[in-house]
Amino acid sequence: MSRIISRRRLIVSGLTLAAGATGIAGAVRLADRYGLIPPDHGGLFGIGETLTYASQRMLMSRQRLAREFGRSDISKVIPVNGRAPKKDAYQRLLRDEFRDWRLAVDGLVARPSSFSLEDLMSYPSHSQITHQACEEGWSFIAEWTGVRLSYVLDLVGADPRARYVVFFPFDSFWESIDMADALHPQTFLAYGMNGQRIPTDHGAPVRLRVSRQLGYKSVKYLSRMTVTDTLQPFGKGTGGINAEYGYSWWAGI
Ligand SMILES: Nc1nc2c(c(=O)[nH]1)N[C@H]1C(S)=C(S)[C@@H](COP(=O)(O)O)O[C@H]1N2
Ligand SMILES: [Mo]
Repeated sequence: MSRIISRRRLIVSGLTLAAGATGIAGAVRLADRYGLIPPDHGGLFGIGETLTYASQRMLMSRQRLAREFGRSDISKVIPVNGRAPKKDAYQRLLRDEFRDWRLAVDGLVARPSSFSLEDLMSYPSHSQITHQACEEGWSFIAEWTGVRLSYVLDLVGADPRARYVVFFPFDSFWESIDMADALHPQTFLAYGMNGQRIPTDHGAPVRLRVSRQLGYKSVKYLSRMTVTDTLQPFGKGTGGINAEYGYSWWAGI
């Protein structure tokens, strides 16, 4: 038996034991110690959210890949959800083709930095043809090109013990993902879509692509990201604007 499996077995049996001996509270304390409690655990569906997230994180490989497609599968019709921000700050950057745009990276990092579009495009590029599904019931397949988030986190010296990365765009949207998804090889900062620069309404100049979660985790129009150990200080502490509206923080597919 591999060490990973036996450790998982240990946690699972530990959780079951704790639930039996000390009730849910004991199990919850143990789960939190292993980073298995999602930030929206306090909501209406709290216990369900915790069980879904915890079992996913324990039983599935953290590197499990989202399915990739061929060029002939690329969708002809590509819907938009959340049009480009009207805000002056964004519109001004758009007019100049994002020459002065920067992505700020701060929080639990050794070297807080900011990256221009040119910087990001100069790093090793990653392309993938994947499916993006909206919680509203529609989806599409597109080819995305960008730089892996893990590469940028490495450049800034993100603290390997940090738990989350939070993403802030130019509109009022915001979201976060855990370190397992942030370091996943299919999680990246995309600047290209179907062989061209990302069309404005699809998130120009740079959007996040979290290929193993629903569309709302893939934050468009990025402006800043921050590495953190706790989501408590952000909004209502549930890890994203969507969780504030009752959607699941962890939206794995
Ligand atoms: N900044 C920002 N990012 C966002 C949104 C938004 O409104 N603003 N909408 C989200 C939702 S709900 C979905 S389904 C996808 C849609 O991506 P698309 O417009 O490229 O299809 O973007 C996500 N990222
Ligand atoms: Mo969505």
